[in-house]
Amino acid sequence: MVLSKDFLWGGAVAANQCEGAYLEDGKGLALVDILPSAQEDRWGALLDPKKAMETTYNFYPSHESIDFYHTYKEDIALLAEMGFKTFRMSFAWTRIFPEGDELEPNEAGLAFYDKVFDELAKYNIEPLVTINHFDTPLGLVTKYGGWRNRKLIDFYVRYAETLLTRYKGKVKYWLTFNEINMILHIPFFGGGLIFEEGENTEQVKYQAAHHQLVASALVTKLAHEIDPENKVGCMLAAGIVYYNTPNPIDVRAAQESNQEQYFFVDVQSRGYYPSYAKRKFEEAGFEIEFEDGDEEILKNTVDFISFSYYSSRIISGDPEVMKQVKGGNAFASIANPYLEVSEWGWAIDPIGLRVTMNEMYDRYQKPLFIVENGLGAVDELVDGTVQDDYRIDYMRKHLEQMIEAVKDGVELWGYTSWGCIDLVSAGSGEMKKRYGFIYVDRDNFGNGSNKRYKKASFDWYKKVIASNGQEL
Ligand code: P53
Repeated sequence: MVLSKDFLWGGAVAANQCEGAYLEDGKGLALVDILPSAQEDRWGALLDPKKAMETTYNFYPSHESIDFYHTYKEDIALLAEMGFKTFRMSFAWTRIFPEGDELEPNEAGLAFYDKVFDELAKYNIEPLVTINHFDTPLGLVTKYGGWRNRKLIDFYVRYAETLLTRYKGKVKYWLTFNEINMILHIPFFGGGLIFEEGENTEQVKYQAAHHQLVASALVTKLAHEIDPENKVGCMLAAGIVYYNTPNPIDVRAAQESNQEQYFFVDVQSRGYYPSYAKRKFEEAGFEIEFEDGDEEILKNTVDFISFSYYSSRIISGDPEVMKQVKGGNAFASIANPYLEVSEWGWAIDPIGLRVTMNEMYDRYQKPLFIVENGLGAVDELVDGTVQDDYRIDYMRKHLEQMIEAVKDGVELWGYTSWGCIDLVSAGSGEMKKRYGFIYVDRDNFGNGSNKRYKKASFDWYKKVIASNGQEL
């Protein structure tokens, strides 16, 4: 058997995309709660959050989502039926600290996650938790300017310490920030950043990233102190960047683009800033402000490296060629003529997963964990099920390549597919972009019965898990 018998098979969700109950039991508003759905230009709102703050929209997908807050028992039972070994979920920061800057946590919020962990424990499902998944409290954005402000470190550490203490013994696998590199691409999502006219956005983004890196290292240290059994991981939106042609200017552009992503893991895994980053900041004419002690703090490195993988990308060193690149996605890319794309234009590249895994393992020599992968597609519910062969095909090909990487020698702890139960899309705010093995009857406008239905992929994944990846 290629995969170890303890391999952690499962699926992943995020609080703001599935829980709903956005003001229940004392929860405060998170930055995602002011973002509209696709129909009302979510993407525009993400890129221009000032406008989003001032606009009243008709519909906010995170407010009700799929109501996991109330359906968690039924949903976890379905995941258990598939044989899940692990469930990746995130805490809604604003359930615990509604504004973000309170001194005491909200007990009702903490109690909810106790109930979820107890439910998971019934089925021997190991929780894998993300402390912050795109849902910084809105209070911290409006009062402090989000992660550009160093004070956020203290608020985050207080929040994380509350979780680490409360769930000691119940949770062992922790991720500090979801897709930490997303702060460069969607700064509002990643860091609650809103820019002022004329300011150096690169500088603000990297300074905010520094605050997150320091916060992540502090929490890594704390997690190990509170319970030496804890395993802490970083989380990267990964996906190798290919060069467009063998022209060395393209090769160099791809290298730089890959370094831009790896920068975060370089710090979190090695414990210091890489030299290429120092040069980059210097040439861009700014410095990252370090406080005394930051260098020491950063030496608290992670135990494993987790990442999402949906796609590879292509870049060119020729500005003329780059002009053809279409936007509308966090990761713009030149089209790859060898690959098919999803209905949302994301290139489907299973071999790219093997390449990415080898690259990352070579670079860090630490265990990897694939915590997101999957196909967002339009599903049609017919006779109480969805014949989602396209999803099975996508996943089978990716799992084959994942296993090849393990054969190459990559140490891999687990695989959690994204959106194992249908939920609201982060980027587009749609329900229509579905990833799950379980169909949820709810549409882009929040209409529908909210009932759950098993798709064809449900039985398929159950077999995959039961055979530990031998039957794909
Ligand atoms: P959606 C962009 C590019 C890569 C990953 O994305 C991304 C994003 C943000 O859209 O986010 C991760 O829902 C993220 C999840 C998200 C998932 O990818 O836009 O961690 O929250 O749902 C898929 O299709």
